[in-house]
Amino acid sequence: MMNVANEILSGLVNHPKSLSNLQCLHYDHEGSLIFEKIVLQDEYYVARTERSILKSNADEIIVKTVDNRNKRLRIVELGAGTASKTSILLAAAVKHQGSAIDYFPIDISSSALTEAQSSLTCLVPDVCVIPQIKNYVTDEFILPNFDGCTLVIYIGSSIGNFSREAATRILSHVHKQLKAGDALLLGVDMCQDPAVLLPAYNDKNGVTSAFHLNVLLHLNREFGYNFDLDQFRYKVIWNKHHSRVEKHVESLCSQQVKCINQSEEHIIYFNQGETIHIEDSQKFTNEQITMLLNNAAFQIEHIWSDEHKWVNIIIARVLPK
Ligand code: AVI
Repeated sequence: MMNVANEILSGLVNHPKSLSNLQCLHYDHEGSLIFEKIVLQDEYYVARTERSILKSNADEIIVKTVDNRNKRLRIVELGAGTASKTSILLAAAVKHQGSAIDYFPIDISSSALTEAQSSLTCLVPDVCVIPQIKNYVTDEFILPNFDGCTLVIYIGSSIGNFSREAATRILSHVHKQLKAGDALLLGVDMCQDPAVLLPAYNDKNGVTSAFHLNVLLHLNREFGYNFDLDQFRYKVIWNKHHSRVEKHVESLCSQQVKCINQSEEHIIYFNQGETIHIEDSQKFTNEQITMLLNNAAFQIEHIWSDEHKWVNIIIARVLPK
């Protein structure tokens, strides 16, 4: 298996250049801080819409998850970040259960998990937070035995940042660690007008641009590259055929970028206008999302949406194995 440094190098020497399968490059400390600002931008409807669906339906989501099975509930969250939206569901779960609830947030960022833990202690004191610092894409999470219903939360449409194969792998991975009757709560951004989509990924304050250019800074800081940010710009494209927003950084001139990795030097050549494909945000149809979940052996039970049908929150159940 290639290590990350080699994957980066091979993504940059390939044509077309692409790092879009390396999501982890976005979420170093600086990237995580910038992302917290993205979700506050007026144009980024995804987080705002999802939060309002959760607020309006939290009680029903919890009731439907437990499904009158009269069972105790525990909650796991993939890519939990600071868990700001999840507190809504945790409060509903504590109320429904009438007692404390275990919450296992999983995230690659230890600082985000520390913040999640301290804010939840104030917001929902009856939650016992058991964090795991892990890359949920590559690592299995470990849960103690539990004679109740486990709900895995995967919201924010993060599934849209992965290729279909990687998304299926992530969901199958989750399925493997659950038992029949457990559930997945998936938040997905649906296919819609590019006039709404494109500004969401190109806000007027330049925060999304900074988020993607930070990937180059991350490569400079951690992987021995010498990208000059004045010579690159952020570019966003709606790829109708693949139903995804593509994020690129474009070279403003013909140039060379050096990488010194374990005392070996590599040169990356850029033509003027050449881009690095840096991230995808897949937008789904109902059929695509049904197929994705079915391929990972989940069955959709209920869907909540907003008035525009921009974002769907889905409960999918693990069928008897
Ligand atoms: C985390 N993920 C769902 C975000 C998205 O909408 O694709 C990441 C993001 N990239 C730029 N803006 C937001």
